[in-house]
Amino acid sequence: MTAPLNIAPEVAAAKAQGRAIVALESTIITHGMPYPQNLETARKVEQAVRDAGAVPATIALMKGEICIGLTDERLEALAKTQDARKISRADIAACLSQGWTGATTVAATMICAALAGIHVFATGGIGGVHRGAQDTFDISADLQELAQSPVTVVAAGAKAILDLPKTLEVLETLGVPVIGYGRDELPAFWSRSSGLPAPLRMDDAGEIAAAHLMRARLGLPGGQLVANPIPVEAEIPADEITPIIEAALQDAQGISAKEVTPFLLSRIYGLTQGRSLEANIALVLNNARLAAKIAQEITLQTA
Ligand code: PSU
Repeated sequence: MTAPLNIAPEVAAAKAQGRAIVALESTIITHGMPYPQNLETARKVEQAVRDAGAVPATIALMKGEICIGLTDERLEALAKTQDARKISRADIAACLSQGWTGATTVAATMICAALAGIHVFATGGIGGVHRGAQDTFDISADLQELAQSPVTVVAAGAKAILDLPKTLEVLETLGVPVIGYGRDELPAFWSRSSGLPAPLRMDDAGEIAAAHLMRARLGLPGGQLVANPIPVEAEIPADEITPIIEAALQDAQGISAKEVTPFLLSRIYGLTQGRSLEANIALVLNNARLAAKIAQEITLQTA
């Protein structure tokens, strides 16, 4: 028996024609942004992938199936669902066997993309090591997944609510290539600067595609993290966002596990009067465009 994949017609056609496909996640829709901006953004991100010459495949779990690509009706239904579960590696099988509606995190989207033979995935920011992890042990399953599933993930770094130096350390321990795109410094989600050097730097999509394919030839498991800085005009500089993150973290006392990231994102949205959401939307679109280029390069280099 194989995985219960439900491949949307547009994605199936792209596969048959050997066209580039970019996977997109759904937790950002259900738990990362408020309605209706979540739906508008999901549609815009899909369009950005199409405009850049690839085919989008938004991934979610519905009625016991892994949907690889959502119809607009399904996208809208998901964006309005209040009780979608946030699904990662630990609960993906239970979600499918129980028939729950599940939004896929970076980790779960990577698993599904790999099952569907999709090499590249665009998101906003990955999860990582939470601040205070020395007491809570709260480390996102996204990191471990990057070490296991062969998908190149394009993100604006890890979310700045996290402990970025520790996140970088764990990625290094897990053997995950972290590639700064066009810069020597890692971005920090809403800001272009983190103060941390990028372990690797690449300046064009073709190089990133070649490194992805080389990992496969070497038989190395896992993917790559491409850290793509938010566009200059959309960034919230680090000195402006830092005190806001600190305030949100103070308010998050008592919140734990899967609730932490959605709570902090929505608190920061409130504290910035919506500016953090505008930045988040801009960086996701930017990541979608780069992911489309990398996916096309992979297609070209394997033709
Ligand atoms: N990128 C965003 N917003 C989000 C996410 C990514 O711009 O909400 C989601 C992703 O699904 C990621 C999750 O996997 O946040 C991280 O959650 P946690 O820290 O609980 O692992």
